Amino acid sequence: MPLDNSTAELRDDELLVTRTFDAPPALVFRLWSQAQHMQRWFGPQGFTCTHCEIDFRPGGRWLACIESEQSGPLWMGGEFREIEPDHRIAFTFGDRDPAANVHPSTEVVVTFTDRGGGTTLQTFHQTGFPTVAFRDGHIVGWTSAFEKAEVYARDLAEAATPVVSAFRWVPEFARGQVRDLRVRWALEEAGRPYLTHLLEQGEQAQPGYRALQPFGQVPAYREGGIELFESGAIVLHIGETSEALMPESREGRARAMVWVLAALNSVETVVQQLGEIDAFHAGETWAQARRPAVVERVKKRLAELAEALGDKDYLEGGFTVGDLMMASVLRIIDDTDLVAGEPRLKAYLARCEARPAFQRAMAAHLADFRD
Ligand SMILES: N[C@@H](CCC(=O)N[C@@H](CS)C(=O)NCC(=O)O)C(=O)O
Repeated sequence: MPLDNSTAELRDDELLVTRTFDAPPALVFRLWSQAQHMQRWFGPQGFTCTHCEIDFRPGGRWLACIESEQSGPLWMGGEFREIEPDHRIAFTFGDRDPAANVHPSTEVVVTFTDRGGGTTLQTFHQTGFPTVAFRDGHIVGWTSAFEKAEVYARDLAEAATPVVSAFRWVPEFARGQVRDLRVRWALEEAGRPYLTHLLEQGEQAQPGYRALQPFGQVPAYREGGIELFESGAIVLHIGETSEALMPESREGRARAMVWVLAALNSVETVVQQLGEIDAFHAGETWAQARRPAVVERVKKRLAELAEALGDKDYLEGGFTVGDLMMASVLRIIDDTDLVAGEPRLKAYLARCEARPAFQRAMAAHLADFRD
């Protein structure tokens, strides 16, 4: 790949590293804007990025830790100064602890230029180094990290990376509950990287988005030429390509689908009524009158579900996309004690939520909200 890290034309306190990526600018930009992607390449070869937090907005901060066997943890971070989506990011870069003196306080501008044919020229310009030695050390480090980024970006582009829609903002009480979480969870279980399309206020009503999601809701999903909506349809689609979500056997696949539909048709329809009463109508007279009957219906369904689960870890024994959807639905009423009222379901939900894929999906879901 073309690489220009010459310093001949530059001042002693600055560096410029350019690199061409076999991926479109929107994708390369996200390698910087989303922690789940940055974590995959940040740090030179031999280093692992063990922590990455990104509050991606002007004034927002980022924090990362890289580590190799020899180095121990190296923390660094800074603040985003300017952001032009898919084009340019300006931010500060330095040690988290300024006394560490590993990464002096510097200013970075990264630009992304569309070179056509799904390729991007990334220009990385960093200024403010106190010495040439520091500057030269960083050229080596960044060049090595960008080699990793390039391989990762190519893999993402080749896999027709799924794009999941999500809201950029929802009220605090809804965070952790929005239905893009189900899709992120399925993708994490399947081990598939993904991108997000974060909807700005009002974007859900625009014709472009309605063409993708007729009801203006999230999630919507694109993958190569496929466009989908409805969380159930999306997770079933993802499940088709992953044994982590659907067993190999025809019978096993059919049973997994049964539980997805049971979660959506037989449990969510009841649970959602209670969720809406509590979230949106709590003080209203009609809601107070209606709530006890709804609670009784929920209790009945939960008892039936607990009976079907029995002593198994998951509804069909091993985890499937059916459990993913059932747990997602049970979470709608996790602010009540109704699930806890069925000890087997309580343990089942905790088991599902403890899965590393769920934890990663939740972290990414929460990290994408902006106040
Ligand atoms: N049945 C749909 C429901 C989607 C849904 O209710 N999405 C909510 C967020 S969790 C939404 O977009 N609400 C905004 C709206 O309805 O305008 C699915 O499962 O995908």
